[in-house]
Amino acid sequence: MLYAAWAQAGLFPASDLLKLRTLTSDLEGHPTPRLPFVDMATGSLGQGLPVGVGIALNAKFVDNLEHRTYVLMGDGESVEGSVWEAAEVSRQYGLDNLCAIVDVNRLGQSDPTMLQHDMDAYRSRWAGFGWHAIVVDGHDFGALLRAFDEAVHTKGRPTVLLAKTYKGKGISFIENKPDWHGKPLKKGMRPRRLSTSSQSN
Ligand SMILES: Cc1ncc(C[n+]2csc(CCOP(=O)(O)OP(=O)(O)O)c2C)c(N)n1
Repeated sequence: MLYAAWAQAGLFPASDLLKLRTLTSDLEGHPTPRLPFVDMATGSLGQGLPVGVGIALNAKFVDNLEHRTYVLMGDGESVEGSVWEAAEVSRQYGLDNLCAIVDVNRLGQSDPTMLQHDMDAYRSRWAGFGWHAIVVDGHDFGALLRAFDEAVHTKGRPTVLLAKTYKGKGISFIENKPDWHGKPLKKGMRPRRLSTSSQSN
């Protein structure tokens, strides 16, 4: 999805997308600074939030920049200890210019996550670390936009959007199923689209 968005933004030809994860392609499974528009490699889970904290600290206390920093994480990823060290530092420095999003899709690489869709547990953990925690339906764009707006207006502490989602949403034989992590569809597979409201709450 990220590579497709970059292609759409004109950073490389869309035809390169078909070479994803092949030996001679720069489009590796995890984006790296081998691509000139990628500053940090965050494919090792748990690196994104610490990097985002550095960017937000610099903006707030060093270079006095107005921009906001957004960090998208997986729910499996959010188990990494580095995430919680970064969460604690964010609270300590009142990083209200930092907004994290956790894609709580219940599944990791090959197994369900420990908390699965226990959104109350996610909320209390992040709130316990001093963050403004908002639980939101991650498939509802209107709700997401309202939550991002709430984050902008939350002062003195960072905000996290805990987005409840279904992995592979909308594709009949993939939605909410393990075993599809990072796997391409085989030629000739014809996914049937599920109705959009099938599992969205
Ligand atoms: C430190 C580290 N350990 C293991 C992996 C291998 N790995 C890649 S993705 C993944 C599961 C990630 O699950 P989640 O964060 O929930 O992401 P999503 O379900 O959205 O793919 C794992 C274990 C990794 N990239 N980095």
